[in-house]
Amino acid sequence: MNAARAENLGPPLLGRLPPEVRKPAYDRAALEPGIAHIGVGAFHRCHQAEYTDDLLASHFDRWGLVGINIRPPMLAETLGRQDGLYTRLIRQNDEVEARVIGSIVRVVDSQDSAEPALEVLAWPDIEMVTMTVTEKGYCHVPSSGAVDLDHPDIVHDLVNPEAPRSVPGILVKALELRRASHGRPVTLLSCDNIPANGTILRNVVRAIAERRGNGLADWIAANVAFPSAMVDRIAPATTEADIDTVAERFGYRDDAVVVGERFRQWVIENRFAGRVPRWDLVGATFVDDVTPFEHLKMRVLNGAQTTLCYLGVLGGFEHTFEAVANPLLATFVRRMLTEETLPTLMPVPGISPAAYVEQSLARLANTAIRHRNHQIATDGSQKIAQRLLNPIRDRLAKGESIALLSVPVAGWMAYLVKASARFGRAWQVSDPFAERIAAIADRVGAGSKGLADAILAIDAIFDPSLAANDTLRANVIAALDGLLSKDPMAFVRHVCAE
Ligand code: CS2
Repeated sequence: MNAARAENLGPPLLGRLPPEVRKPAYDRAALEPGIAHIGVGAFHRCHQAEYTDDLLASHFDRWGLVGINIRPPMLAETLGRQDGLYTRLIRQNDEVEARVIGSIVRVVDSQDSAEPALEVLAWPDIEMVTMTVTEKGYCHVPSSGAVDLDHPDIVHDLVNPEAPRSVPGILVKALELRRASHGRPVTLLSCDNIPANGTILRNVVRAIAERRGNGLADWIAANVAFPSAMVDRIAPATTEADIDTVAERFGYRDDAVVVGERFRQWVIENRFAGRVPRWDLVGATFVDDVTPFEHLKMRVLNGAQTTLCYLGVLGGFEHTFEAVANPLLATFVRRMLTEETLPTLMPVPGISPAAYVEQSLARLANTAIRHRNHQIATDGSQKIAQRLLNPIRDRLAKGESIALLSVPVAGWMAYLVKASARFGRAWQVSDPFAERIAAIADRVGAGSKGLADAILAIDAIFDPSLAANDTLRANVIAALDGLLSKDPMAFVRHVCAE
């Protein structure tokens, strides 16, 4: 079936879906908005919205989700036209499993003005606000976690608190409205891959609220919870090919389809305000401390993805599964994780770290998940601290080798440097520090030492005490030299042979 001619997914089609497509097993008309989610991308639709759908199917409890986008894309034309319904495909090598998710009851586009988002966030019945706004959405300084007061959106929001643009600015305004109109408590639950994400969120919100000087910060301290959470499922950006797959296999058109792997995990700090959807009844885990889970996931799974994406692009591989199928890259990543990353982890209840490494590499080898290396490489400046630099710091503190972990750090540098005019704009990149690093590449003379030193001097990315470490500098310079040479894979082979 041609996707362009097929009938669109929506409530009228639910009764006529092929039997192998699982449908919402509850009365959608009886749902009531109780959760708001900011950032309705592929990951949210593959993760939190699915857990909520599971909860509705097994315990109901009326939790409807309101999906809000404050950045592109618009939701009205895709999810909105389908009444919030969409297909979640699980793809695991040759297996395909389809399910229509029904937990999103309403979508709100708030890209042009914060007003529609603020209205929803201030509703008294919304007592859970989840968000996937990407690492840079928190407007914090990656190396310190503090709010970035020079961030253009934060500068704007401090002067225009009634018309905020940043995520923290919008949340603070929404909390101000809640305090003034009904005072109901609320949980703000970050679902992004930043370390101690609840603490970072609380800090940026508090920093802005304190500047209001009207007692708002105290009200927030008493009525708002900011649990940290670890979230996991690989769910790349949807492509036209995914839309065609639904049409060909199941006979309908779905403009909001998402594709993910079978594995999923959600570990949430047990610290809430107001009512809480019991996601722990459907596979999520509520714990006192998320830190060990978060380190494991970000350093192993995400660390492997980040390593494979930079070395993969440099080596000419388009997707993660192709990079990890290369024996040399697989050997390098396995050795890096086993020899250098694992010893930095805390014990994680119920999980064997060595088995977790193998499971992660197997997940990345899933040939049906076409995760582009350039997608993972996006915003690397916001990702390398939690994935690479924190384990490096832990090892340096104990005098341990960082020869392997330094390679992807240099890989990230090489990736950005090669996008500069000086290196012939090898590819297009997307990173808040891309221009600054391209300018360094254009300015600094030939030689990896000058380049590495100038990039290590960006203190928003590299904590100055780490950047000044001689071992780190020597390792990164050597690796950058090797990765910028004609044959980056020969350098990886050389490292593996040592
Ligand atoms: C990826 C993540 O793009 C990226 O940064 O590393 O989106 C990753 O796929 C998820 O964290 C998996 O849970």
